[in-house]
Amino acid sequence: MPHPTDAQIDAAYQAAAERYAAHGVDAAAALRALADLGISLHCWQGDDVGGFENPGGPLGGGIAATGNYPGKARNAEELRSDLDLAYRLIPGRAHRLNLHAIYAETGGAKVKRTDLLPEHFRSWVDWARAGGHGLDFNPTCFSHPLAASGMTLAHHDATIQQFWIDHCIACRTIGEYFGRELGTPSLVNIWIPDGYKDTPADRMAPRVRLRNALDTIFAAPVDRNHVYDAVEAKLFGLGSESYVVGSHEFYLGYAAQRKDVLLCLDSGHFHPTETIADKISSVLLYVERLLLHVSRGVRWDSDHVVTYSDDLQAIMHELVACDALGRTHIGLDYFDASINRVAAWVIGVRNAQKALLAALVAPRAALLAAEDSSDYTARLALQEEMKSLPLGALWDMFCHQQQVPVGLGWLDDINDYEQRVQAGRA
Ligand code: RNT
Ligand code: ZN
Repeated sequence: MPHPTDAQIDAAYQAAAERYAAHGVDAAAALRALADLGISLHCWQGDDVGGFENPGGPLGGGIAATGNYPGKARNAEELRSDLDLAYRLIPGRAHRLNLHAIYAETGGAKVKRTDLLPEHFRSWVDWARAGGHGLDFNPTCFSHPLAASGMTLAHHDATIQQFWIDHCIACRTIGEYFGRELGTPSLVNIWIPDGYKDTPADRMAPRVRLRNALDTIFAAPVDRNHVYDAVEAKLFGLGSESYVVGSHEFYLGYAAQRKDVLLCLDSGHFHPTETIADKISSVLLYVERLLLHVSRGVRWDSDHVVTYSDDLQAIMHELVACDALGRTHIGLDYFDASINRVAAWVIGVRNAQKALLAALVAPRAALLAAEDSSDYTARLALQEEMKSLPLGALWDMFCHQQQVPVGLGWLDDINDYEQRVQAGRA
């Protein structure tokens, strides 16, 4: 790829910054703010949500990674190596890693999910500390024989339900360990697949069981200075088309009635024309913190690589407009097995950051002035004008400042890595 010279990057940036300044926007301040915003990369993009517990085993829980692009990570070393490359190609040094319980390293021993311990994640912590990454965490309530019926925390069999309760409690202890060791709270997010393919006879009883299970999980003692608990809703999954126990209303109500539980909004978990952007200002009136799973729904799939879409821009715009960045944790959640998996991370994170930058350089004062004087003509004109201001020049300068490839330069690194490293993985 031909690279722009430093002088070209600088000249384009100066001209762009002047255009933004004419709208009362300080571009340099926006770049500084962006540098502090960390995004949590989801480890599961690296191996199609496989994990190390049962290599090659089927993916359960009504989610699916399609595609068979070669070179997927087969073990923790390979996954960490792939992640290291992704972080090198993404601007900013505040980025985190989001782990799932099935990424435990047990040294070949079969460890029940209820028996997982901090020591099974020691290598991840050492790696995270060396790279300056915070760690987030998720119980894995799928891809397991006891989840095969499609029910976990809402199971009517008390023994099976207890298994998943104990797994979630074990995971909170691991999250506490992450938070304490790394000096940054670990977000422990509970998502369960529970639901029915067809019309239930009783929609209430599973929800009562889920509420009770969550109450038990969150009553287990952990130091909340190190752990933030979150719960994630979904609209439907493969095999749970007619009913999902943990719906949006269920978890919104659950999180709203207790101060210590965050709501996770996954942008792929709603009706196709519904956006989470409009939910942010409402939810933040009733819950203290928000977790976002930034994703992209396409027809039946809720997990396509994040692109620079209108929806993504609207979400980031709302976070800035609501002054919510300090109360919102941004994670990504998608899995694409049809393209280079490291590139999938890089593309998604860079898009999320670019959308954040666009939001940070929106002319807030002018937009609010137009709105407050009921001048909706000027508001719309300004919103449209912003779409063609030279954001790309600011973005290039950000990448340059953060010493990562400018433009498409990162793709050369991916191609090189693919040939040198990933091609050798059978
Ligand atoms: C599934 C949820 C959940 C998962 C991960 C792997 O629909 O979005 O967040 O994607 O836990
Ligand atoms: Zn999600």
